[in-house]
Amino acid sequence: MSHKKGHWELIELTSRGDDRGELVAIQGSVEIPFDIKRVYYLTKTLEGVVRGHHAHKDLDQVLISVSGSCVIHLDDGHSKQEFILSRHTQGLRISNLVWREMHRFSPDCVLLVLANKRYDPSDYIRDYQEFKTLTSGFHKNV
Ligand code: T46
Repeated sequence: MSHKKGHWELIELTSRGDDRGELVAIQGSVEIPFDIKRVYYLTKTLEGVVRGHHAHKDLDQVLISVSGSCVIHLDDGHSKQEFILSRHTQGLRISNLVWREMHRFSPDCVLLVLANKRYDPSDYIRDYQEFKTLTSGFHKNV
C-alpha cells in the first residue's frame, strides 16, 4: 500500500455577520479543499480526557471549534505541533498519516469535524510504533 506523507494547515473562514449575529458557511471544494462526505462533532468531553491517539491512512479532515476551545497535538512522525482551536472561523486541516491527540477541551467545546470520506474503522492506525514505521521514509512536514 502506498501512503502520502502527512500534512496540516490552518484555514481561515469568513464570518458573514450582520447586526443579527454571525453566519459561517462552509462549502466543499470552496472554503475547504475537498468535497464533504461526513460531518461529526465532539461535545461534552470530560475534563482531563485525551481523545484521538491515532492516525488515518487516507483521510482528509477539517476541525473547527465552533464553541469553546481545545488543544490539538499533531505529529507527522518527524515534527510535532500543537494548535489551540478557540475561534469558530478557524479550521485545522489534517490529511493522512498525521498522529493526533485532542485534549484540554473546555466544558462548552463543540469540535466540528468535516471529512472527505465515510467512516471506515480499517482506515485507523492506532499503534504508534506502526505509525512511526510507516512514516519513517518520509521527510519533515513542510
Ligand atoms: C479523528 C478525531 C478528530 C462512528 O461511528 N462514526 C464516525 O464517523 C466516527 C468518527 C466515530 N464513530 C464511533 C466510533 C467510536 O465508537 O464513535 C466512537 C468514538 O470514536 P473515536 O474513538 O474514534 O473518537 P476520537 O475522538 O478518538 O476521534 C475522532 C475520529 O474518530 C477521528 O477520525 O480524527 O475525532
